[in-house]
Formats: sequence, C-alpha cells, structure tokens
Amino acid sequence: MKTISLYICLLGLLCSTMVAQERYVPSQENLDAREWFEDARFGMFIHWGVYSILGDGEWVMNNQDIPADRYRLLPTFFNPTAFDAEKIVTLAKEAGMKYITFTSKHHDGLAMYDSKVSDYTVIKSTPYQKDVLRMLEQACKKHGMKLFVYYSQLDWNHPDFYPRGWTGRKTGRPESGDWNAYLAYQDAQIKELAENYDIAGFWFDGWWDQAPGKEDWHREVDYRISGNDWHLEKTYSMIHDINSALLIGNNHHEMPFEGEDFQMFEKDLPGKNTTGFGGAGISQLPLESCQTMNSSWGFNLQDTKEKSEKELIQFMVQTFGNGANLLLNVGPMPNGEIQTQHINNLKAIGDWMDIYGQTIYGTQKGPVSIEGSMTSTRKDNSVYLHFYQLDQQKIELNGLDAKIKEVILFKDKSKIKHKRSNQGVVIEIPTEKQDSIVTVVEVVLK
Ligand code: FHN
Repeated sequence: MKTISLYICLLGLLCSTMVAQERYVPSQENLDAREWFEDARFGMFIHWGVYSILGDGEWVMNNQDIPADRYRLLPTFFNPTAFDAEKIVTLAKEAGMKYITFTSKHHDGLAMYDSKVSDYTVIKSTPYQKDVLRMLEQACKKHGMKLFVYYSQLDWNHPDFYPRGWTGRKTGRPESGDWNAYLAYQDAQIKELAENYDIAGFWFDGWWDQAPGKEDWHREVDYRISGNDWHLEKTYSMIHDINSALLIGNNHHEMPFEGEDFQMFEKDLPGKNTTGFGGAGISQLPLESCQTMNSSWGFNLQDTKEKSEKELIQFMVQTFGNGANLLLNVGPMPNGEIQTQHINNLKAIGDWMDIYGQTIYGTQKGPVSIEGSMTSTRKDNSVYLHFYQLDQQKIELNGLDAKIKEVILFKDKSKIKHKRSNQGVVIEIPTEKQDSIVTVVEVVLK
C-alpha cells in the first residue's frame, strides 16, 4: 500500500513538474519589450477596412445581415486614394502617441496586408492593390513609432469558420466547414504577419465569439453549442518562437491566458468592467485600455457622439492613473482620411501632452486617488496628482505617507500650500490656479 502511495506521489510530482515546465516563461527580450510598452503609455488604435465604405461601423456585415457573397462586392470599389500612412503616423506622433495598433484583419475577414495564404486581401481584391500595413510599417519606422497588429480570430467570411459562434450567422455560408482547417489558415496568416512585418506585437480579438459557458451575453443565441477550441497556446508559442519579444494581448475579456504578455480593457478603466468588455480582474501584466473618440471603432457616418477634448484628456489621466496604457481609436473614412474633428482633438491632446507628458510617460500608478475627482502617477521622487474634477480649494489626500519636500503646481511651478492632517495631507489649490480640464500638481518627496 505504502509503495503504491509512493508511486502516486512520484507520478503527481512528475506531472506537476511537466506542467510547470510547460508554463510560459517570457524571455528577457520580451520583458524588455513589456517595460518599453508600459513606459510608452499612449498609442493610436486604427480600425480601417472596406467596411468604412458603408459608413456604419466595422460590424456592418453582421448588423445588416449582409451575405458574404454580397459583402465581397465592397472590396471591388475600395480605392482610398487619399490614404497617407505618413500623415497618420505624424498625427499620432503629434498627439504624443508612441505606438500604433492597426487592424490587419477584422471580423469581415479581409486582410489589409499582403497575405499570401488568402485571395481575400487589399492587394488581390481591391482596385487599390497596395499593402496598407506595409505603408504604415514604413512610415512608423521612419518616425520611430512602434507598430502592433490587431488580428481578428473571428472570421465572418471564411467557410471553414464552423461551427459558428454567436455572430456572423446570417452571412449565407454553407452549414459545414472544417474548424481545424480554419485554425491552420489563421495560424498561417499570423505567421506571415510575425515573419514578414516589423511589428512589436499582436492584439487579438474575437475569441469571445466561441466562448463556452457564458450566460449573460446575447441571450438570443445559444452560442455555447459551438465553443470551439482556439488552441491559443499553440498559436502563442508559434509567435514567441518566431520572435520572443513580440507582445501578445487578447481581447477575450477574461483574465490573461498562458502565453499572453499584456491585458486589455475595452472602453473601460482596468477592473471597472462597466461595458461587459472590461475583463474579469486586473493581472500583474502590463495593462492597456482602449477607447473611441466618438462611440464607434470603424468609420460611422451617423455617430455624432463625439467626445470633447476635455472628456478625452480626463479619460486619459484616469487610465494612466490606473497604471494602464491608453490606445485611442481613429476610424479612417473610405478615402483613407481621418475626420477633421478627430484630427483637431488629437492635436489638442498633443498640445496637452507637450506640457504634461512628463507626468505620464514612464510613470506608474500613483499612491493617491479619489473616485470621481482625481488619480495620480508616480516616477522617482515625484507623485503627480491629476485633478479632473475640482470643486473646492482644500483637498485632503490619503496615501502620501513619505516625507514631502515640496508641493508645486506643475504648469507654472508655483508653490502649493500643504499641511499634514490626521488622515493624510491637506493641500490647497487656489481657484484661480485650477485648470478647466485637469489640474496637475507635483508632490516632490524627500
Ligand atoms: O468586435 C470588436 C469591435 O469591433 C472592436 O474591434 C473592439 C475593439 O476593442 N473589439 C471587439 C469587441 O470586443
């Protein structure tokens, strides 16, 4: 009996060692890339594809129940002659952004790059015939901008994307298909992106279309019947084998899976999950929130819910104060240009970042925050307080336990009165020194 127990123990130990050995251990290059990513803090998301022609967002194929064979007419007149990669990269740079994440393929399945394993690409299916991703890559290189690729695992065009999940069910495709053939196609595309383009990482999306066991989403369809396995770890290993520094994030709205290098929160601050896309919790990985400038990702002609410069900057500081990056989206129009209003807002953000960038880049989540009023970042001996809602002059702050050398208004370096209290520190910002967008105060610690 004792011998059997010993064998079971040894077997258990062996198995756990094997599991432990299989665990993903990021390389030093990957850890360095993560550090770069966290320091960079601010990026531009670009949702662009043939769907922009219809001016109804990137979900138009699903939302208007457009059959795949009709949708395939769209690329035949996609000819964005005003697209200028350099102009977009320069705009991102002017806004203070350090990286760009571009939709290499969205749910509609059309590759916006020169995919050799598909005929459904911007080169082979459109009169434009130019590799958009390559143009962005070149412009990014020239302007010292890093490039990430968004890749939709969900595909409303591919016949082998079967059994289907809860979306793209009315695209008129045959009710059959080979899931493993689809995965092979997906991995082949991911491989060519990793090998042929100078990218910094992958931003995956669409996993949720096949997610098993979710009760609260889109109840009208029982998508649990599909629940296909994405073999994520195989895909992730392939990417890291090609280049271990490539950062992988997946917008599955769950806690990060094995092999992932950063965690994202859609239209939400980390951990808030007000939209249902925010994720289950906050991991130790680098964090990134993504947000729209109006309420759409892809170009939407009727979207008038434009966020003001003030709203955008206030969301930015809340994101940074939560220790996360922000990926702010633009959805170019069918001609390739970005809407003037978005350009103007990005320029205003750039002006703000020119002044306050020091309180953002390379910082970490700060020790002080007051829900609905302020957040903070921290770097070396400084804590930067970002007040986005101030309706008084004296504010009591908790969390500033270290000795304070001085407190100053960041923009003009004038001294701010401060005094220890029972709870923490009381600082006094005279009304005339308060800013209508964000009042930034620097606390210099001893
Ligand atoms: O369905 C997509 C959507 O079109 C868009 O790409 C966003 C970006 O975060 N992600 C998905 C929804 O979670």
